[in-house]
Amino acid sequence: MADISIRHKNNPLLSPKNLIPSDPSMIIECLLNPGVFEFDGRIGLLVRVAERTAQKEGTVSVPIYNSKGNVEILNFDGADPKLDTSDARLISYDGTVYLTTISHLRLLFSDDATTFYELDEYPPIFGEGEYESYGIEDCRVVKIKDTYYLTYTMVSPNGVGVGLRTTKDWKNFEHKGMILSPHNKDCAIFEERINGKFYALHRPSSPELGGNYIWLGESLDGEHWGNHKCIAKTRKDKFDSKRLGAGAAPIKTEKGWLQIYHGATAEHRYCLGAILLDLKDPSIVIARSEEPIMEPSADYERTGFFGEVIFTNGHRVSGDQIEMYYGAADEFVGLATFSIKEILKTLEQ
Ligand code: MAN
Repeated sequence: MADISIRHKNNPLLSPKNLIPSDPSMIIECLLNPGVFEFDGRIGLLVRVAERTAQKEGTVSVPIYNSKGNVEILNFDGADPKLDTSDARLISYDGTVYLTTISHLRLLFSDDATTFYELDEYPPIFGEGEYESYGIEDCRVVKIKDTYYLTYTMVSPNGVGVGLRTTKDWKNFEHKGMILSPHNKDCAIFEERINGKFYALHRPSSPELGGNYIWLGESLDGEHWGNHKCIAKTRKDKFDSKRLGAGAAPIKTEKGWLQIYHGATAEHRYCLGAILLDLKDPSIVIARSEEPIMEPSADYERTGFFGEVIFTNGHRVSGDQIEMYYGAADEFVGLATFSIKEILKTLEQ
């Protein structure tokens, strides 16, 4: 097996029962896909909390935010032939798709990297407005100078796009709106500028011609993006045969920018791989994993809300070590460590 990660012995570190729902009428189904940062001497996780409403016998209920930002419940007759509930993540009714859960982001802090607590002065972050009416998901956090950039998935009936909010203190946020229009997600901004420009990896989808590929964009101000280039595509019969998307910000190494990304098959099995990008021109791909560097194998990765999934969008780096937090089976949060040298070694082969 090619898996070179070391899973923490206390995994999963977080599961839905660890937090209190945002409202008594809601149930937390999943805690997943945290962004990671350091603030005020603590480790911070911006974890995605996916909630649904209690289900009544014979009825399928899904939550949405209405135009005032309050949760509204839509009820469907479970026996209606127009209803399709075959995917745990969504339902389709008469051709219209709804998510079974609605996600917000919760700030958790830690002093030891493995036990987490909430602080009253840092409230949850919710979707707002018509482009976030189905919630916000999978936030990457990057600190550039004294500002944290939060790039996350905005979900609404208008489509799935990338939103940006910035903050310096985690209490006041500037809303920059949708920076990459639908269909786009998995946006990770590089932690430093290259030749004076910001760079970001992102994942537009072009279903008829093209696919779910990783692209690189550049920007002068970190808000307006252009000169997009496709840098990594799906590969037939490999772990990333159906779709791939960036994880957290690329890590600067002597050999190049190291990016840990997720790759999935048509059967929705999500593994992690690595890509090495040129330090001076990150549109040049130096190497890419032939085999996953981590794949679902633990029980909490293989079974859960949506099994066979490992998905990451947050890590901390210290020396040679990457402490990577990840969503397991779309329900739990785990911690795994990697040696940068070892990942680079797999890319030389
Ligand atoms: C998508 C993402 C993630 C999720 C995976 C697996 O790629 O939106 O939120 O973890 O699917 O279900």
